[in-house]
Amino acid sequence: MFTQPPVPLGERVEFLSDAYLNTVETFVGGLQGSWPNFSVSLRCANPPAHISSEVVGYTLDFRGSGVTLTRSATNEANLSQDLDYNAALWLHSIVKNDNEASAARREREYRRLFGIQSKKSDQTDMPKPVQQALDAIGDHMARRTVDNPDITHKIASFGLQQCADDFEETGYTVFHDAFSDDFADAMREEAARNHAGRPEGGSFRATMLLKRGSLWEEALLHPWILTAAEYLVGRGCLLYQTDTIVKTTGQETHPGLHSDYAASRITEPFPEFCILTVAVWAIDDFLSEHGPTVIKPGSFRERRQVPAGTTQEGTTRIEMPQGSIAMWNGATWHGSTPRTVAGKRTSLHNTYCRNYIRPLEQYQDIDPAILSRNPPMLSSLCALDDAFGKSGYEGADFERMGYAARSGFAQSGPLPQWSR
Ligand SMILES: O=C(O)CCC(=O)C(=O)O
Ligand SMILES: [Fe+2]
Repeated sequence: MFTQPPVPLGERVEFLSDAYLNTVETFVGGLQGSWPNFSVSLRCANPPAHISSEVVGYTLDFRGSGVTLTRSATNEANLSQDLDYNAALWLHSIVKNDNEASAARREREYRRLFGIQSKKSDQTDMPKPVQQALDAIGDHMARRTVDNPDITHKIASFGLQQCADDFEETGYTVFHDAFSDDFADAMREEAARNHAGRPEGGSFRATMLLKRGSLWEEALLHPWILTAAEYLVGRGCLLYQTDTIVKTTGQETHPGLHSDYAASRITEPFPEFCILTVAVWAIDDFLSEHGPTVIKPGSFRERRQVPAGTTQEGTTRIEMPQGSIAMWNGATWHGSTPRTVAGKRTSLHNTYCRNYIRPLEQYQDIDPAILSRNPPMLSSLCALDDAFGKSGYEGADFERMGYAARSGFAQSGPLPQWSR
């Protein structure tokens, strides 16, 4: 049996669409309370064209026992925020309920990524009942809000065009300054726990991370990486594997060269387009002496497994400091080099695939609490939102077929029709 997402698929909405604002309106209409007069306003620049050609936003007025929604932003509110649409979407995708520490870290990481200063006055001036109501509205909406389906728009607004060009040209890219030292420290610590007590000669990997704690959910939902994954392997892509590698001195984890399509899995000839991609997080430095990955630029065009006996000649070392993420088209030939200095190199490897590929790891029975503390993007990555493997005796899962079609999971060009 697969886990049912906490919110019916039909209730999912796109950020700041009419359907989104209708949902907020209905929710605030049902809120019970007594509020001091206070208003909050959000204005978002640069929405995708299918949402609006103008700046979008809304204002919530708390007054006495009622809350009203106005479908435009104002500078007159007690608290007003101006944000880029995609940045605001991610900040509004954070579920806080039962998830405080993780939510706080997500917020810090997203603000850092999008260069948004945290306003001290946000917290201090807000009357407590208003804050509580806003948190409730926030969680209600975060569990319902899908990602922006306009991939071109996301690439432009996140400044990722060079990365997309790299994928076309060499098959790999490096995202610099993609996560904080604090986040790296937390992951290193937790990875060490997962790797502890391995028998001598045991694997250098710890896998199935989504079943090992909420830290790994946070990493999986990285705005740049999900955008790049969607660029390479399509909307509605799946999590194929999530694992950490801890490499010690002298250890050679990947001798020679391989493609991540692997001789055991994806049949030759490989398709012209990418079907699987890996994002490798440098939780520690990946400099020359730390045993960095080596890659053969452009080798994805061979569209086959690495022939036996191929050496690392002609490869490039992916050297990157802690906080960077390397990502490649999985058909690209790569390998690694031994660490030559004392210490350990910890890395996180998140692999995403097209939604009709069978992932190595299985998350269809994931703990419902995990879905409940995340936006719908996580449910899609766990293969819960598509119709595969869910037919009954009277046909396919038509709710999921409809959802996938509406979400554009099978489309590459025109945008899906969410909000119309
Ligand atoms: O750890 C490395 O440097 C390479 C890992 C690798 O080949 C992979 O994650 O696919
Ligand atoms: Fe690999």
